[in-house]
Amino acid sequence: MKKASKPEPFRIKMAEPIKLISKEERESALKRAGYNVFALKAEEVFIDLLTDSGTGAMSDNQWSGMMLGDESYAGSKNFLHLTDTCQEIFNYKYFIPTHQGRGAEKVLFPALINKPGQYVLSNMHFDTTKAHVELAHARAIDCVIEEAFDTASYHPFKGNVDIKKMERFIKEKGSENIAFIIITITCNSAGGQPVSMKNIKETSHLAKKYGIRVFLDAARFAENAYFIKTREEGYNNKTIKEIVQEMFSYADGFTMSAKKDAIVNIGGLIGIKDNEELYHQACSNLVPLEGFITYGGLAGRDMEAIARGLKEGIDFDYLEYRIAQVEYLGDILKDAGIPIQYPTGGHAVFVDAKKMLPHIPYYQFPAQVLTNELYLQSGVRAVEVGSLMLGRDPDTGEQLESDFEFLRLTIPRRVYTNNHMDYVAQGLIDVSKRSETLKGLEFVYEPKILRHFTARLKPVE
Ligand code: P61
Repeated sequence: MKKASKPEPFRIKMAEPIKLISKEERESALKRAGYNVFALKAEEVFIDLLTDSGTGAMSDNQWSGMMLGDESYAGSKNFLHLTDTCQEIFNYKYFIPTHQGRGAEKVLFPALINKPGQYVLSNMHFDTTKAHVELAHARAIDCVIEEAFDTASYHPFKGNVDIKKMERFIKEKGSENIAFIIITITCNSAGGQPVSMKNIKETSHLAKKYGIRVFLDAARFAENAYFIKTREEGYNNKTIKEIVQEMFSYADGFTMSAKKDAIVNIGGLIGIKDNEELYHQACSNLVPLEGFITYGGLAGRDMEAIARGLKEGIDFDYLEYRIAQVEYLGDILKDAGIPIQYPTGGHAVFVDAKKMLPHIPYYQFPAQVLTNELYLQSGVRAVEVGSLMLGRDPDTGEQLESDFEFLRLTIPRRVYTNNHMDYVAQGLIDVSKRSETLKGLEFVYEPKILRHFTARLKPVE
């Protein structure tokens, strides 16, 4: 097994026991769950790599902050601390808290989409982002670079926007039909892959040329900044905060799930650089949906945890440990011949199920098959990021074929050790030995929107 590079820059002072239930119990749990790991009870899972969202371990500093401040409906101390912290880190004028990332999307997107049928352009939309674009009667178009689709080959910034492709699309449809551009940093759907500073800048220039606004889907902004520091020429001597400020300077605003890089269990944010009118529009949308503008669906204590978490999330030593742990797991799998999106992303190892299970077509959801088998093998819960998550064409109702069929092993922040990573890797290596015996899945129940959360499936006869 590989050796971990550096020790964790923290000590663990609280432990939560976890237990591996028996193979028979796992089999009956998965059957009861309709072959959908979202319906498993957490107690039925040994190592939970479904998501890095809201699953991180908050620090003593965050927990103690939650005891301070106040729970005032309007103008709480914690809200003011949060907005001061955001101003210091992102250098924008306006910040609005929301209950989580999708709350920010739901509030901001309708303020940016002014007629049905408009397009929203991105490197790649994540599923909730796409859903909110479609709920606002626009269409989500992905323009990530071609290199992202070749999972085996190295590219330092596989999350980059394909500028030429995006410009072609703008010219073809007319800039008045583009509602806005949103750059996902890091690009979750392409494998947690970073976007370079150069590319963010070029996208911003392109947008200015056509009078289009640019936003960042900034859930993993700090991990993106770490990759810029360590991979992009000219940034090695800059601090993470300096890099973050430059990244955000090229955008007009952002939506953020604070449940990732701000290491909190709940929370989200909208940031608006300086557009007062947009800020007021977003505030009017916020009040009926999320709550008053100084809490946006959060308790005062949650806002304090975000303020503190944002600072911890941009600490270089923490980020170095974080990214190294994900890479550690990726390297073990790659060395064992498991196909992964390479290089490993910031928050997860994305296993290429299309390559592992070539006999299972996209409409029988190969990555979901693999997710289920990994659970049966070792009690590890991963998540599918592929055709099951993608869903159907909103116009024709046809099942879309995802560019990727990923099994995502998502690593919560500061939660598991590299011994856990070794165990996870071994489980998948064992499954790979019988991959050709695995069978596809079909629907028993299929909801219309974000179906993967609650769908029920069964193995194809
Ligand atoms: C995740 F199984 N991500 O990756 P919210 N933008 C981006 C995200 O990654 C993201 C959101 C906006 C999750 C949670 C999740 O089908 C699923 O705070 C780049 O979760 O509302 C969330 O932020 C939304 C897991 C979301 C899923 C949807 O695990």
